Amino acid sequence: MLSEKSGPLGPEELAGYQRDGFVVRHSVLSQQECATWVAQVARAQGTALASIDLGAHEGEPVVGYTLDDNRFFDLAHITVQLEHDDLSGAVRVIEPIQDLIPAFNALIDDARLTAPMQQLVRDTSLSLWTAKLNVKSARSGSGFAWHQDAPYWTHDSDHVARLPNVMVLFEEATLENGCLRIIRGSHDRGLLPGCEDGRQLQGFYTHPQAFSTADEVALAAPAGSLIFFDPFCVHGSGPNLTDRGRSAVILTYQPGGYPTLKSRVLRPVVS
Ligand SMILES: O=C(O)CCC(=O)C(=O)O
Repeated sequence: MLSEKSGPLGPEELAGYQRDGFVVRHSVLSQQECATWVAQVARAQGTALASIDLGAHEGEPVVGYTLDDNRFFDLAHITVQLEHDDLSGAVRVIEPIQDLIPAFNALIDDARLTAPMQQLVRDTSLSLWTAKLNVKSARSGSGFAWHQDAPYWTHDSDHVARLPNVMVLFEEATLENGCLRIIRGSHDRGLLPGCEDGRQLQGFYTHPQAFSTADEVALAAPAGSLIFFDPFCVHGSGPNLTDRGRSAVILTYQPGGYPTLKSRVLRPVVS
C-alpha cells in the first residue's frame, strides 16, 4: 500500500495496514529536511564514537560487551552497536537516539508522524516507546536478520500490540543498499517461534519455518518516505552494497502516560 499523503491515514491506507501489517507514504519529508537529518546522523556517529574512545559519557564509564560477535557499548542507558566486521568501527545502531542528539525530539513530535500514529495506537494521547537510529554505512552496513519486534519488548511492556513503528528514511532505500523487507500478513500470527541455532540472541530471530519468504515485500522508497509497520511483522533487511549511506530512524509510539523502553522516563508526545 503506497501513498504520498500526509495527515491522518485514509480508509484505504488503514485497511492496507490492517491487511498487510504496513503502509508506506512516499517522500513526506523534503529533500532539504533529509539533508539536515543526514548531517545529524553524522553528528550522532561522531558523538557516540567520541564517548566510546574516551570511555566515558556524561561522567559515567562506557560499558562495552559482545553478543553473537556483535560489539555493543552502553553510554548510560543509550546503546550503541558497531558494525560487526568493519575495522573502521562504523556505528550501526544508536538507541534511544534523542537522548544522545536532542535534535531528534523534533521528529518525534512531527505531526506527519503523530497523526497516523494516533490512529495506529488508537489513542489521541501518545508517548514515545523508543527511537532507534539505524545507520547502514556505505559498503560496511550489515543487514538485519528476520525478526519480530514484539518478542524484544514483551518483558518491558504489557501492551506490545500497541507499539507501532514508523521508519523514517533519511536517504533513498533500494534493494542494493538494504531496504526494509516485511513478510506481508505476518503481523496477524502473534508471537512466532524463535531460532534454535546456538546464537546468544537466537530466540529473538524468527524461526525460518514459521513464515514464508514468498510473502516478502521489499520496501524500496525515496528519501523522506515513512514506513508504518506493526510490532508483530516479521521484518529484516540486507546489507548495504553501495557507495552511499542508507540511514533511517525507527520511532515506536505507545499510548500516553507510559515510560520509554530504555530510560524508563516518560516522554510525552506533543501532537
Ligand atoms: O534498518 C533496517 O533495515 C531494519 C532495522 C530493523 O529491523 C530493526 O531495527 O528492528
